[in-house]
Amino acid sequence: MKLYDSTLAPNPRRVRIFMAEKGVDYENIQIDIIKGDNLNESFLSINPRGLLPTLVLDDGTVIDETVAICRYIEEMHPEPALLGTDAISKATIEARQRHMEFDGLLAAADAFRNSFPGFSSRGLAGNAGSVEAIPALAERGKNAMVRFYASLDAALSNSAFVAGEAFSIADITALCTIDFAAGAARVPIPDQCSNVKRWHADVSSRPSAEA
Ligand SMILES: N[C@@H](CCC(=O)N[C@@H](CS)C(=O)NCC(=O)O)C(=O)O
Repeated sequence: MKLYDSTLAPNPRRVRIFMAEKGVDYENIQIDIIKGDNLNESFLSINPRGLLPTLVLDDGTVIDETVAICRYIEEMHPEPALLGTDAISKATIEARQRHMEFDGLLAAADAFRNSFPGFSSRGLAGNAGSVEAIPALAERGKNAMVRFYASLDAALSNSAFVAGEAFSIADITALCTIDFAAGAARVPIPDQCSNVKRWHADVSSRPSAEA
């Protein structure tokens, strides 16, 4: 299978880490989002939404959306389980994963997209046409990230990982969110968030974090 990927972007990294945790091999095809190669005819013929990650199976099936790709991989390679093992852990991980996405990743994306000069007329990701960036959204995204860090810090004060005592997709989403926020969006982990720092050092030391 082929993964259409960009090492510059947080969502494709979520899939790379997920694959690395499972030890799954695939062909990696880099698409340069900054140059707009995701909007070229050749990529749009694979994914008309122009978004990464996109997985193409050997039989030609195209799967987009990070979590859909991860669900497919989990079905094909159940161990180690990253989406939960029973009704309660599956529900808890799903909820925490969505908290990381909606409260963190979307905030970091707003902060970056609406302040990066190269995206001044690419205010929305993918094949959305020309959409002006809104500087106020960058500010709102930064403030939301600060709230996100505080809430994650409180949650991590009594658990090893984002969704409890086992590493899961929720940790992958949080790690990719934070590394993207600290780098591209320039909103690093606040000094007082010692639980987030402890957790970040821990998950960053896993070999999969190199992916
Ligand atoms: N909900 C989608 C979001 C995908 C997405 O926004 N991907 C970004 C990279 S992180 C992208 O392809 N951006 C293309 C662009 O900025 O034009 C998913 O999780 O797969």
